[in-house]
Amino acid sequence: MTVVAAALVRGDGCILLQQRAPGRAMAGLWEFPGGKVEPGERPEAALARELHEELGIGVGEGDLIAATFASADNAGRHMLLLLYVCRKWQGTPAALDATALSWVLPGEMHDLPMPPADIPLIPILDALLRTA
Ligand code: 9L3
Ligand code: MG
Repeated sequence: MTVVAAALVRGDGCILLQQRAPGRAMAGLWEFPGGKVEPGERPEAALARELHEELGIGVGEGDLIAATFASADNAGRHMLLLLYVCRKWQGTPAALDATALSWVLPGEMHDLPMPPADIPLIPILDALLRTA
């Protein structure tokens, strides 16, 4: 399973995390917003679709400036998570799918419970934002 997710980076360096809703996989955990890539779908298109569905915002493919990956065992399934850094978007993120949204610095993410695949992305993202 391939999953795309976004690090939406605000001007002050804070990044948006969303809390997964109850009654679903990994309920209550704080994640980079995103979701599954559908068969035949390009990852960048999946990311734009997911961010529109979950947050009501628009991102263009030109806004997707970096990608990293992590793998995790998700209830027996192997998951590849592609993280895209987005610094520009249209609209204001709203919790259309999640329980809550929170803007946090990379150094604050360890205080929040996150899905196993998201955790290794934190130091990578932190290093990227420090040098960018
Ligand atoms: N997942 C983990 N970290 C993320 C995202 C967006 C998703 N940042 C995991 C949770 C689910 C699976 O990937 O097990 C599919 O995600 P979704 O389609 O339920 O959002
Ligand atoms: Mg999702």
